[in-house]
Amino acid sequence: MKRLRLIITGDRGVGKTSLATRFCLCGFVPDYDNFLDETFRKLMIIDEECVSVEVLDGSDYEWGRNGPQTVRRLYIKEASCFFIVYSVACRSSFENVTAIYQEVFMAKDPELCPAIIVAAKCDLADSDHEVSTSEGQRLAEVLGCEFIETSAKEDHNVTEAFTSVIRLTTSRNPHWQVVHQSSLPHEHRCLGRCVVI
Ligand SMILES: Nc1nc2c(ncn2[C@@H]2O[C@H](COP(=O)(O)OP(=O)(O)O)[C@@H](O)[C@H]2O)c(=O)[nH]1
Ligand SMILES: [Mg+2]
Repeated sequence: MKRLRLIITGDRGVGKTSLATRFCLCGFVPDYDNFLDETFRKLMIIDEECVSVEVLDGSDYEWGRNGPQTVRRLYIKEASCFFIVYSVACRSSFENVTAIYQEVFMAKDPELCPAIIVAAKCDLADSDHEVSTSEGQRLAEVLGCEFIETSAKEDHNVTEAFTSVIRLTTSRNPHWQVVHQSSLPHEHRCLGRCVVI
């Protein structure tokens, strides 16, 4: 079985946890208490193959920004693929996408470990949008990533986003045998407790 680990990055409040819970738990929890890191697992059948996906939803790592980077680096090292999420209703989260991309791909080869740009909360009224679809598409083109607009609330394009990044990952690693055994401490991976590194 193919196993891979997807890390969901993006600013706080953009909808990372909601994407993970929509995909892995098949629901939308408007006020999910995501103070801690969560790791979700889901088995999928993609192109007649069984894939085990570990979805890591880091609580509040200030991706792409200054601040303690030790845990972020560890997560990046362990990842098979990434979502870089921004909210269509939050310009600053869009403006941080490039910095997140640079942080991630300082340590990773995008050919082997792809990222896709995920525009979240596209159900919101046009009057709430601070980022247009074409701006998202253009940025994704510049970064050489795929782009998808989603709504975890309305279950729009969520499975498609996950399926897409998983397909990209497995297709770029044709001899996939990974069992990326995590070097993250068990407590950290599963329970989100503090870890002294
Ligand atoms: N309208 C709308 N709100 C959303 C959507 N996804 C998340 N939210 C809301 O945005 C807020 C932050 O979501 P959350 O998933 O916790 O963001 P995170 O901090 O990136 O994990 C919460 O109040 C969610 O209910 C969405 O697709 N549409
Ligand atoms: Mg969260």
